[in-house]
Amino acid sequence: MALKIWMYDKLVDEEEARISVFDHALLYGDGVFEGIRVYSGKIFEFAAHLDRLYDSAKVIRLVVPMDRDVLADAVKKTVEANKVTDCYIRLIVTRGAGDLGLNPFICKKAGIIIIADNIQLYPEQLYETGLKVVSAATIRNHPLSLPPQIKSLNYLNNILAKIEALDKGVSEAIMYNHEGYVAEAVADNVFIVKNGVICTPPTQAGSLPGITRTLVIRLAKKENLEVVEKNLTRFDLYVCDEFFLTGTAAEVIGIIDIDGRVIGDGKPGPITRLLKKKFYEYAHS
Ligand code: PXG
Repeated sequence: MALKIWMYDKLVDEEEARISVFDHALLYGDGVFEGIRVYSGKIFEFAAHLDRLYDSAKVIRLVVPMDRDVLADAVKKTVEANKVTDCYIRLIVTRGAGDLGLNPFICKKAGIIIIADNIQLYPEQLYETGLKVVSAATIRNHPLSLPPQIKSLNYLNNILAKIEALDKGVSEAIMYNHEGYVAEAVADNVFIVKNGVICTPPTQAGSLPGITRTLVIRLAKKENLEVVEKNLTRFDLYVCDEFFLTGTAAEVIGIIDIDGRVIGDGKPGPITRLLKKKFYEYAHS
């Protein structure tokens, strides 16, 4: 069945979902987005995603051309129109059509695009066996360049790191910041466990403030597990007991090898498995 896509102010058939070649989203990656899950018909952590979208837009001086309530309603209508109860929503705000110059302020009207579709997940088996990762040579964007807290339409920084991973035969890369501390994976946040303590880099180290990250920290604390936000080095990753990533697409997934160093006993560890279970229960509750 053809998808119904929200374009600007209404739902249209997939074939009619078109944007201008002069939209600065296409010409310059100028815009912001969110990737949101729907579990059992419920839009997951919706308020947090909307907060982050409006924050990202504010920082790049992009006026979202819809009030929050109206936008939330458009997202719900798109999910309903596609008759999906478990899916992935891509909510995009483009700068809009301008000319071939950089000036964003001549773009007449920002565009809203909402897609509700299935998401390609890691095969279920990988959640049992865990993933291998490599350290990327490409560092995460410097905060004085494009702050990594913005979920912008320009993912080239992360794509370069992803290419490094694929070239080395793995699907994920760990990115470091300009000071050599761990920032994040290409589309996920990083956690390790050492001596029973869960550690994750502060978002100031150069990561997106992941909504799954926030939730996993909350779920871990509820289990009386200690969670510490602190700078992590490559050494810390090499010698940790457990290692996992969190994100909307991946949820919670264990890492079993980084740069040829095996983590723990080479299988996702007990805290990783517990948090994955708690996340699943919360998402489907
Ligand atoms: N860091 C980056 C750079 C991301 O893009 C995360 C961390 C995790 O944040 P959330 O809020 O999702 O826990 C992301 C999120 C995809 C896809 O299609 C990627 C993301 C989200 C949804 C889908 O690969 N990235």
